Parts: sequence; C-alpha cells; structure tokens
Amino acid sequence: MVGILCVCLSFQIQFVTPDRYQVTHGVEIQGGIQRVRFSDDDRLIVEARRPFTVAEPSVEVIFEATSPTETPQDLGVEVEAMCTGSPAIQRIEYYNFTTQTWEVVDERNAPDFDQVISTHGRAPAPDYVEDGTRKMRIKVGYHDRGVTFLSWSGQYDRILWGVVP
Ligand SMILES: [Ca+2]
Repeated sequence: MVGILCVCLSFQIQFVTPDRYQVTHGVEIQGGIQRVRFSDDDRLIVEARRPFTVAEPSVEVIFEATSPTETPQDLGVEVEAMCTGSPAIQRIEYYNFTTQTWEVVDERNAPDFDQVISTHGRAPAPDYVEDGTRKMRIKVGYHDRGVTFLSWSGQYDRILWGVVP
C-alpha cells in the first residue's frame, strides 16, 4: 500500500529550479542562474575565502526557488555539487520559515566530483515554503577542515527541488 502511494505521489511531483542565488561566503568566479538549472557540468564556481570564525564556511551559496503550492504534501532537494579542496565538509541546509531557522539536512565529506545528493527535511513540508510568496530557500556550504592550498572552490552544477503539491 505504501509502495502504491509512493508511485502515485511520484507521478505528481513537480520539479523546480532556482530563481536566484546569493554568494554569502567566498568569491564568485563564474556565475549566472542558468548554470545551476541544468546538469551539464557548466557550474557556478565560488572560490574559498578564509572565514572569520572556524564555525563559518569558506564557500556558501543560498539558493531560492518558488514552490507551485504553499502547502506541499512533500518536498525534497537534489544537490549536484562538488569541491576542489580537501579535506572539507559539504553541508546542505533548508530554511524553515515556520521556526525561522536553518536546518542541516545533509553533511558529509565534500565530494571531489559531481555527486547528486537527494535531501529531505524532518519538518512538515509546508514549513519550508514561505506563506504568501511560496519561496523556498536552501544553502550549500563548504567548510575547510585543513585544506593545504589556496584557490580551492565550491562548484554547483544543478539544484533541483521536487515538490508534491
Ligand atoms: Ca549546470
């Protein structure tokens, strides 16, 4: 029964790409919103900068998209990105508009090749959609854990929301 439900829901899933992004840590080397809409190895590239505190990332980008509905049944995000520095941690966070906090949904050693990571929040899906604007917001950051060279970067190929209305 659960399997049938999943199949039914997956038929209804709507895919949404980012409307805009903002580089909050690091320096944009190669940009443009189109780059993060397609999985084509044409990437948004952000060069690392040493953060003010250890808790902060060296590279971080906030992405926003518009949900087809204010009250989705389900919501997830696929992140296809990589990092040229090692060792580094890749952290993916969703903005919860109800609690007005960021929630870590995935954290791992930063992949050094385009790796597609499917993420899902723990809160009810509508919490990740802003009332009125239907805005959805995530951030993907890279945290330096001892990279020994300069000029490393976070590279974002595609960000894709899947929303079940
Ligand atoms: Ca791309």
